[in-house]
Amino acid sequence: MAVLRLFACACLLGLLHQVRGTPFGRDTNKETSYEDLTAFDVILAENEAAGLDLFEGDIQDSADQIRNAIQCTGRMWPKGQDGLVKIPYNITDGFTDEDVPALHRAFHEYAHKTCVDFFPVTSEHLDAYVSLEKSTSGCSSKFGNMKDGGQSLSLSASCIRRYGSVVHELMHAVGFKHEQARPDRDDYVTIVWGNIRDGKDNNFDKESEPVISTLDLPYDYGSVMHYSRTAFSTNGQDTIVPKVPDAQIGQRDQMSDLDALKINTLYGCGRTVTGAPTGTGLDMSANFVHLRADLDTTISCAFASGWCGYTQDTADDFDWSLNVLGEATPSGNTGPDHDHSTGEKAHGHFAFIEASSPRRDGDVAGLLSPISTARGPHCLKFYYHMYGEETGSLNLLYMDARSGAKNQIWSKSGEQGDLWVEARVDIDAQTDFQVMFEGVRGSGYHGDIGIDDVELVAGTCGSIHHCDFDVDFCGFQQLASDDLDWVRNTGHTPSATTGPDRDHTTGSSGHYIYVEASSQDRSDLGTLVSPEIPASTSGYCVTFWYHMYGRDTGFLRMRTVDRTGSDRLEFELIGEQGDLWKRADVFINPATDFRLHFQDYIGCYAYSDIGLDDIEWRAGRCDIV
Ligand SMILES: *[C@@H]1O[C@H](CO)[C@@H](O)[C@H](O)[C@H]1NC(C)=O
Ligand SMILES: [Ca+2]
Ligand SMILES: [Ca+2]
Ligand SMILES: [Zn+2]
Repeated sequence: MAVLRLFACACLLGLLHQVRGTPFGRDTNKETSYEDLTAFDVILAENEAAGLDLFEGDIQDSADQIRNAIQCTGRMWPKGQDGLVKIPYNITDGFTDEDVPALHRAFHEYAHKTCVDFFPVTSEHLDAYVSLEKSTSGCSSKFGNMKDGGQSLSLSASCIRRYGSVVHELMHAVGFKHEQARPDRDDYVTIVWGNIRDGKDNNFDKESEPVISTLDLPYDYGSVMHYSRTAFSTNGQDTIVPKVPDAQIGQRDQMSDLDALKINTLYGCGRTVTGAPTGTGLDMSANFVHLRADLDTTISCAFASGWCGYTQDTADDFDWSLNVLGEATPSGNTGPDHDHSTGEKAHGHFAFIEASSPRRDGDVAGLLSPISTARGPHCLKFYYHMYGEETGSLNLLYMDARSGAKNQIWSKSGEQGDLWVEARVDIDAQTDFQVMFEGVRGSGYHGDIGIDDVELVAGTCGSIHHCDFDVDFCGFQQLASDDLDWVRNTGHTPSATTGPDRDHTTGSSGHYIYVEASSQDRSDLGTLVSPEIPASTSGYCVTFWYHMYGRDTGFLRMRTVDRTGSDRLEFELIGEQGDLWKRADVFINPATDFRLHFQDYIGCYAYSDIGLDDIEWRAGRCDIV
């Protein structure tokens, strides 16, 4: 913290140096002319004249909708291929020929100083854009990306004339609140509560989360986002007094250098995240994200985009099929109705045998894997789905690739319920081999059998630690020092537009875990701690499935905390990832015995349920074969 303060002071001196001799700031006498007003002065005067009662004067959300500024990561704008943050805008009718150049000047300022790229909305971006509207009185903006079509940003003539006000409102839309709401502001300014008008105290609330809302950057008196000294004053006296004597607060001309740095830091451009325990970790550049789109390599196959080199046996009676994307198997009351990998019909495929006519009792379909050159102990895992009262059998055969000799190493017969079930089979190959899935049709058409997520990994099946959360927490515990808990849930979360529909393991009646975000608890972080895991010289591969759906989705982090207290951020993912389950594989290598910490940081709103399921760890790298 001392280091941070020093940095703050150094920066501040630089800033004051810059400021001296420029016209912004406040006169020593209280006679303020329009020319002296800061961006926020003009905005507030406008909004009060218009009788608008907005959150902190000019934000179009109610206080209970906004919990914190920058950390509402679900409200960030997406980055394009070019690494720029893309914010589409529309300049609606009503702006004059003088107004429009001021708007363009502001867009240029953002383009020049930051990685934010404001560009005219096209038909592809109608789901989220800023609708600039000319108002007769009043200036305000939504906070961050509402993902709600054209979100209004309203500007009056006075605000446009005070150019800094345009920059200010745009910065709300980018994702920032006011500078003096920072959690550390009491170190830099004194709020004079007695001078604040009745009922306006809550405009001086500060934020609670220490790390993210400051982005570890110095306090900025010169921010275009700072309130002016007399904001919401009842008597013309100061409501905010800087602790640095004579510091100018508020701004009217442009975004400050620190404003630009804040934007670039929030969006992870121009500053890299270190992964230090305090991680300001809002870098979107995926430093910590190790995602595997699918398992498609040799024997491992999620059937994400086809057969992964699997072929139909030619000596059998019929063929395996892939489901049509977006559809279940053709017959009712039998077979899987969704992909196991993603939990959704609309994403990914599974393989199945169709038991309907012309199939007859005992017909066999063989599905042959590519040839594997893996040697020694391996675990072959897969999920099968055997639902229907006339279900036959599923057999797994091991085949020596050279001699063609086959032997059955696993088998299941009869109905197992309308759910996906995991199977694990040890394989200890000394020669090249293939495996064959053999589906045997039962006594009638209610006998479709599905398979999905075939995976071959090094080591015996017994060396894989897996928690599916279907029965309990498998020894995972809540971290006592935070306030939110992970809970086990089956089916949908209570909020309809966020969270998973069902668990990942079974796709049915099993359980997954999530942090309930709709509670009144204002604490933001829920941490789940694994049992202690012994250090391994070969490190560990940790695999888990996450579901991050909901417009305000916050972040999911995985850290390792070892015996020495060393705390390392190993994985981080921010914001909505789609309404499906996705897989992460993360290689970790702590020096001493350690625990995994899974953290859900809730976004700003209720719509941010993050689901987690099928956490697995095994010694070795994350290779699949
Ligand atoms: C953009 O603004 C124009 C002018 O007001 C309006 O006609 C048009 O419908 C707007 N486009 C969108 C996508 O909002
Ligand atoms: Ca699949
Ligand atoms: Ca589960
Ligand atoms: Zn504002």
